[in-house]
Amino acid sequence: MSAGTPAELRVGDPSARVSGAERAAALRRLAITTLDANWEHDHTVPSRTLYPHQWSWDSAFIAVGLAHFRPDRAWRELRTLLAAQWADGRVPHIVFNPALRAGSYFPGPEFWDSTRADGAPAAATSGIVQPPVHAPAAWLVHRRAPSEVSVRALRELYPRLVAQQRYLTGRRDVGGAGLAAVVHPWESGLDNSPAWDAPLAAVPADADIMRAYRRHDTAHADAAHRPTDLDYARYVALVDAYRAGRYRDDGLLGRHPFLVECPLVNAALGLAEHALARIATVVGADPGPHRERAARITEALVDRLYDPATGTFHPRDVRADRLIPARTVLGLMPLVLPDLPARQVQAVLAEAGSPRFGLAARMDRPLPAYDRTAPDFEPLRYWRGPSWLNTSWLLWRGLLTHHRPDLAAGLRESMLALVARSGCHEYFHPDTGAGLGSPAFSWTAALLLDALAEG
Ligand code: 9WN
Repeated sequence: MSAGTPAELRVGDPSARVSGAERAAALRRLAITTLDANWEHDHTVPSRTLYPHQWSWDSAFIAVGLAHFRPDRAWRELRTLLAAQWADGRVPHIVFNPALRAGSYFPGPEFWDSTRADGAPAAATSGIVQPPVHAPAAWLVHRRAPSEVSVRALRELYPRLVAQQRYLTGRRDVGGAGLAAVVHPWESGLDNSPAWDAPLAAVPADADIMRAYRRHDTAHADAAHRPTDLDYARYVALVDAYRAGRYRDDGLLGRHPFLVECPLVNAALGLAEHALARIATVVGADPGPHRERAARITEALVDRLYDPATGTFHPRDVRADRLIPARTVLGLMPLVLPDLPARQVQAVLAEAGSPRFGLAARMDRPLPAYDRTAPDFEPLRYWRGPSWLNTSWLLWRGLLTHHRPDLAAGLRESMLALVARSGCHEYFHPDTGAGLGSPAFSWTAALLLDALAEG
């Protein structure tokens, strides 16, 4: 049994016989216990061991879960994160907790050296971003329990969420077509996805440079599940390059070795404009410009990242100006967009339902992060095969948006079954459902709560 799971859930014990209602109640208790244990004065850590600071997109998912039992904390979570926003509108992917000892995470604050960059906040942060799922999260938190408090929170967060969009569609529109480019695989949130292999291979790096650093992840997780030293050397080289330009974005095309338009980041960008249009109506702002921007982003996403030959979405390597052929779960993420054209909706459903991803009204295995039929599918290494609750949850929300309750129910059940079997793990074996990575992972708990509530 996993640590912290209520005895009556009998997680991992196939002989356990519990009713659906008992299982739901036990799962809810487990999720709340996990989130309570990871609460840290004004934010939630993704994991006490592996990720002890505040992470950007984790906080958005976490807020969605907190809304189900502690809406006050949900707003606090988002406020704390957005208080660390840079003057240019970027929301950093990590906000460091100054109370933690040096070396509690690599790369830490001294490596990012953010406070020397123009427009950085007083708090030490990283200099890169993550998918902008915060406006959709804020909307869901409000919708869960609208109140004077939630309207006040939306009013306060709205200008910051708008600035986040302006940053991504402005300074980060390196390709010039209205989409945001990421400068590092960490910005996609799916750090180690095979989607990044080709553009990353072009980043000069030597695995030996990792001798100069102490990796924190491999001290807390099985090295065979984590990126290799060569991957890390490239991650470090990319931060070095971006930091050397003080995290400025002008002229990136001429000088930065990794520039990619990611389907997940840009689907989140479009969804955020839809959410901002709704938020605008609550806070007395004009929703019109948000609707127009949302339409432009969806159009650009289809134009630039959809491949009619494969019938799915792919990241675009902006430097090489070509689509990256790997079929990953990133390709399914545009389904979150309510205005995705019918043709692409059908294509994504076909891709998701193919043996590559196995979406069905009754799923026999969880949704993997990568094409199961690919020769380099790795069931244990993170983002290269295992199943994650956040990408499943995004797809589940997309299925509800596009009126596929049958498939949404199948996916929801597979998410619940994973946690019932293994606890709130960071990710799961895509065949057996065994828990992998951190055992008490916040977004797993948070998104589970959300899925439970909609059953
Ligand atoms: C780097 C915190 C983060 C998630 C990412 C996930 C992992 C960090 C790491 O953990 O990334 O940001 O050290 O590997 O890939 O999606 O936000 O949970």
